[in-house]
Amino acid sequence: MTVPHSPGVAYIGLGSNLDDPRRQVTQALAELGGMPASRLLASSSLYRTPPMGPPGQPDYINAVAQIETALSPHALLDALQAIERAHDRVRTVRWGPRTLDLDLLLYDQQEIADERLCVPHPGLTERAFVVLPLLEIAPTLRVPGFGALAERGAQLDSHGIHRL
Ligand code: A4P
Ligand code: MG
Repeated sequence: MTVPHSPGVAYIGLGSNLDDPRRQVTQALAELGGMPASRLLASSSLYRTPPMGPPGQPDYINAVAQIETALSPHALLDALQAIERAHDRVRTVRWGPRTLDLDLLLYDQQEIADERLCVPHPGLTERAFVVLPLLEIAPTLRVPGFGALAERGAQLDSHGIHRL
């Protein structure tokens, strides 16, 4: 159920490394704009990135989207998981290959930590495959508990990451 909520701006991280990842991510970007009470404001380029996690898995395609949404953070997570399920044809293991992973990176300047949802997304500022596309669409972004993201892009190891 959708609970009325004043609109907020959220950032979604998209990742895929199975079953035609470019198509998975491109399709998911369109689907984000089709969520209830939501619209796509901006999306980054697609990035080809080396896998973090178990070795031997294919490279990922990553991207980040900026949306405006009247969904609450938890209702937004429900909507993201519904999109993931619609793409999901393979059982996944933690940090293992997946057809589509949608992470709620940021929701306004909110800080949330409960059993279902942790925002900002843990590890966000440590992952070049998130930080680089984020900075592409939001160069002045601030992350609660961290501060300005701008300088982070140059500090992280971006070896092997290609903007497509
Ligand atoms: N959850 C809590 N907070 C959030 C949030 N902010 N956004 C909970 C989304 N979900 C959140 O997620 C597990 C649970 O996290 C959910 O049920 C939700 O209630 P999941 O997507 O089912 O599990 P996962 O993705 O396998 O685990 P995890 O720890 O979320 O993995 P990550 O951090 O998403 O990393 N390498 C490259 N190059 N690019 C990638 O995109 N992604 C991963 C997955 C590994 N290596 C990668 C990439
Ligand atoms: Mg995840």
